Order: sequence, then structure tokens, then C-alpha cells
Amino acid sequence: MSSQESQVSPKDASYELLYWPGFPGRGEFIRLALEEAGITYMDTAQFKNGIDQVIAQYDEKNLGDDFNPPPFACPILRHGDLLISQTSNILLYLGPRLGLVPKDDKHHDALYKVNMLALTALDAFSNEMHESHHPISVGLYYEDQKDEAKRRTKDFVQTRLPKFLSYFERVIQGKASGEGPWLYSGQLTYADLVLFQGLNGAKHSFRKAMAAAEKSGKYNRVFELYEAVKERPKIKDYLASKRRLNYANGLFRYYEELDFDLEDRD
Ligand SMILES: N[C@@H](CCC(=O)N[C@@H](CS)C(=O)NCC(=O)O)C(=O)O
Repeated sequence: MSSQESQVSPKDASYELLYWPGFPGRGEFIRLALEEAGITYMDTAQFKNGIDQVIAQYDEKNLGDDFNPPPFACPILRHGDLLISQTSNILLYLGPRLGLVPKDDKHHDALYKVNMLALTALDAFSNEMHESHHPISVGLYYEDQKDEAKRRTKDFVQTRLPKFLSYFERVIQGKASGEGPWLYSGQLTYADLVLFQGLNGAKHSFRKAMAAAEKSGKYNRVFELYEAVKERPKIKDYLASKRRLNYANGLFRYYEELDFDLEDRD
């Protein structure tokens, strides 16, 4: 058997999420996909000493194994012999396996369209969101970049956030979104879950702007999608469970001084 053939991710292997404990962070984009699919999975955030597995992956001596290069950062997914990182890459792997990408003939190359939408939501609510409180360096404390964070967040909230919300509103208005509240194909995909989590995090971090955005009526379809995801039976159960961690000092943070309104009001 060649080494290529010997890497297996058998259907019955359990999914294992390696992520920091104590806040939802980027791990949440992965959790929601697994939860919606009703999969039982191992989550290092949920058990004592789980953090050791995460730290071991970051160790400078970690060279990976026979099949997998070492990951740079979590979230990390282990499935059988497979170990991969990068939020969007993990979703790309999980999406078709968990039934979160349409499979029918009507939706050609669906994976790439769903991925496009998920990547755009992650640009907004993972990358730019993180840069709002860490505009200078990931390696510095927020307190060491507060002035720049204010400038960056004001621009994010007043320029970028409405631009992303308008984009997703257009996506849902478009024909390719199909029937119902979803982004693509008239059925729930992992892109909807990513957008839901991004909006939920933004509601936590930018309370004034998100309330104003909702009230404006300009993004009604986006907020309908948000409510529709929230009401999915498995998501609803999950959100009410102890597995759903509270926001803290992760990707989605609340700082009063960064809670800008959508527009300056005198
Ligand atoms: N693009 C990556 C970013 C991963 C990332 O930044 N992970 C954080 C935790 S949520 C981390 O540990 N970063 C360490 C670092 O960037 O040095 C993804 O989306 O997964």
C-alpha cells in the first residue's frame, strides 16, 4: 500500500475539534456545522486538559506526522488520519460530508459557490473583525493598540460592515439563492451558518451599529436568515446548551469604546 493510500478518514471515525477553551472564537464556525448535522464530536474546549492537545500542535518542535504537515493555528480538525487547519478549509472538508452543500444536478459546482459565500462572510466576521481590535499586530495586546483600534473599528463599523450587509442582502435577493431565507440553492448550507455566527458575534461586539442596521430595514433578508438559522431545532438546542461558550476575549469582544454607531449622530 502506498503512503498516499494509507491515509484514511473512514466514515465512522469521530470528528475531533482542537480549539482553545473559554470563548467561541473561530472554533464556533466549525461547531455550528457539526451541531446542525447532529454529529457527536470531541471538542478540546469541553474537557479538562483539552488545552494540552491544542498547545502541543503549536509547539515549535511539532513537525506534523507521516501524512499531515503541522498546522499553524487552530481551529484544527482531526478525522481519522487526517489533521487539517484553517477555518474555511475545514468547512470545505466538512460541508459535503455533513450534507451542508447541495448535491443535486440543478446546482453545478455548488461547493465553490457555497465556499465563495463562506469565505466572504469570514473575510468580514473573522478577518476584519479580528483586525478591528488588533489593527497593528496579532502579537500585541489590545491595550497596546487602542488608538489604532478605535480608528480601524470606526471604519469597519461605518463603512465595511454596511458594505458586507448590503452584499449579503443582494445575494439573498438574487435568483441563485432560491426559495426561502438562504444564501444559495433554497437550502441551508454551511455559508448560512458562517454568516449567522458572524452576525451573532457582531451583535455582541457592535451593539449600536447592529441594532441600527436591523432597524434601518435595509438588510431585512439578512436578519431573516439570522432568525431562520437561530430557529433550526438543532442550532436552537445547541445555543441553549452548555457547549455554547460565552463571548470573552476571543475573536468577538465587547469594548465600550469600540461600540460605534452606524453613523455619527450629533
Ligand atoms: N486564517 C486562520 C486564522 C487562525 C487563527 O488566527 N487562529 C488563532 C486562534 S482563533 C490563533 O491561534 N492564532 C495564532 C497566531 O496567528 O499566531 C483561520 O481562519 O483558521
